[in-house]
Amino acid sequence: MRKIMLLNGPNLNLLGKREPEIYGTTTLENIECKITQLGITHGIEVICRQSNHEGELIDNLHDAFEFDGVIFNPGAFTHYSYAIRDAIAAIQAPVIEVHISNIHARESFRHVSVTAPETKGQIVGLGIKGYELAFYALMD
Ligand code: CA2
Repeated sequence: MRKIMLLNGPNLNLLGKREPEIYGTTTLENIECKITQLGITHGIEVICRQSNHEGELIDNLHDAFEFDGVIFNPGAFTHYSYAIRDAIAAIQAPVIEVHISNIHARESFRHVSVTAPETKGQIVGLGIKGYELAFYALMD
């Protein structure tokens, strides 16, 4: 069976609980459930992880050698973590970067992703639908 990792970074555990005007009302648990269900439908095992810590996210990316792909929202680390960028570059599994909000329509510090150049692709601003689209992209 194929296996993918759904990995979420800092503060995404607060989804649906704070700032609904930016991030909506869906919780991280809802997203994890949705992608796990898609996995069941399509015969793909989905392992869900979230961390607020840079090093833990890097450890999770290192585990990705066991996976066929990673759906990754690095949160604010997107904009400045060269360590996470290097971890993405070091693994074989394709990584799809997802952002719920349109980072290009927000503060200027969010316009840059230092991680995206090492990913297979990036989905931005489509809300939580972005996670589903990333799933289908990896499936293909
Ligand atoms: O749009 C995205 O998915 C982001 O990765 C979300 C990050 C942000 O730093 C990036 O620039 C864009 C922040 C996630 C914070 O999530 C919260 C959810 C609810 C309440 C507070 C924060």
